[in-house]
Amino acid sequence: MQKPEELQLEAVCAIDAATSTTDLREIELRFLGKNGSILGLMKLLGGLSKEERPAFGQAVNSAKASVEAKLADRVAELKQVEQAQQFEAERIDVTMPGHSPRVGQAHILQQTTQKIKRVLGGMGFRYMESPELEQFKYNFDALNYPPDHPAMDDQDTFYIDDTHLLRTQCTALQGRVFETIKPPLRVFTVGRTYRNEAVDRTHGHTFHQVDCFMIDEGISMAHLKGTLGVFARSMFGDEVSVRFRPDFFPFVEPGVDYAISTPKLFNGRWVELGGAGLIHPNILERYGIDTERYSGFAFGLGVERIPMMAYGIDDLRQFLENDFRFLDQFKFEPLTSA
Ligand code: FA5
Repeated sequence: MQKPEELQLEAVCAIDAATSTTDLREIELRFLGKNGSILGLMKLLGGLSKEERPAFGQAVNSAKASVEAKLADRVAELKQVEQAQQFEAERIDVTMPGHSPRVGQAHILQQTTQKIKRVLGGMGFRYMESPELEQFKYNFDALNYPPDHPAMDDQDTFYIDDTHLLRTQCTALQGRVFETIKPPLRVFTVGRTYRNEAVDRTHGHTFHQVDCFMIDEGISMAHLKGTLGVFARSMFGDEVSVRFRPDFFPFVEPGVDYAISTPKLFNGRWVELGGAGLIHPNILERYGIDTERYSGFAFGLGVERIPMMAYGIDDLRQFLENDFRFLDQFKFEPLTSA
C-alpha cells in the first residue's frame, strides 16, 4: 500500500509536469476522484486499529488538501497560458482594409432597354409585353405574309409545333393589339427574339428588338421620320442623322430601312438600325380599322445595335457570354426594375 505522503508527492510531480488544463483534469480524477488513489486510501480506514485511524485519516486529508491547493494554482496558471495562446491564434487586425462586396449593375442590354422605355414612354407610347413563344398567325399571317412567301425564309426560326414558334420579330405584337385596342393608339414593346441564324459578329440566334407603332388620323412618313429622329437623338446625341432607303416588309407600304450616322461613330459611316414604314392597309382592314380615316406607322430595330454603335462593340456574342470583364465596363445605371 502506498502512503498518503508518497501519493501526494506523485500527484505534485504530475501536476508540475502537466502542460494543459486537460492534463490537470485527468490528474484530478486520478488522485482525487471518487475512486482516485488518495481518496481510495479512506476505504482502508476500516482495516486499521482504533489507534492508527486518526493519524492515517489526518495524513490522507492533508495529502488531499495540499494536492487540491497545488492543482488550483496550476489550473489558474495554465488557463492564463492557454488563453494567451488562443488570443494570439485568433488575433485580428481591425485596421486592415475590408473586402468590399461586389456591387451589381443592370446588364448593358437591360440598361439600353430602360433607356428605350424612358424615351418612347416619354413620347406617349404605351409599353406592352408580348409572348416570346408566339403563334404562327401573329408572327406571320397577321402581318400580311402570303402563305409560303419567301420573306419568311429570312426569318426561319425554332418551331415548337406546326402553329407555335419562337417569335422572329416583335412586330408580332401588332395583331394582338389591333384585336383588342381601337385607334388612336401608340404602342411599343422591347423583348427577346429568335432566328435560326448562322451566328456571326452581328447576328445572333437570340437577340432583342424594339417594335413601335401608332395609328391615328393623317399619320404619314413625316411622323415616322420625326419620331425616329427624336428617338435616335435621345439614344445617340444631337449630332445624329437618320437616312431612309426603300425596303420591303410585307406589313408596311411604303417600307424603308433606316440607318444612322454621326461623326462620333464609325467615322460617320451609315449604320443600319432597322426597318420601318406605314402600316399596310391590308392589315388595318383585316382588323376592321377604317383606312379612310386612319393610317399608321411602324418601326422595329435590334436593341444590340444601340450599345454596339454607342460604344464601338464589334461582336454581339459578348452580350450573352456573361463575362464580367466585358459587362463591368458598363456601370452607368443603378440596378432598378425595368
Ligand atoms: C424586322 O424584324 C422587322 N420586323 C422590322 C420592322 C418593324 C419593319 C416594323 C417595318 C416595320 P429585320 O429582319 O430587318 O426587320 O430586323 C430588324 C433589326 O433587327 C435589324 O436591322 C437588326 O438590327 C436586328 N436583327 C435582325 N436579325 C438579327 C440577328 N440575327 N441578330 C441581331 N440582330 C438582328
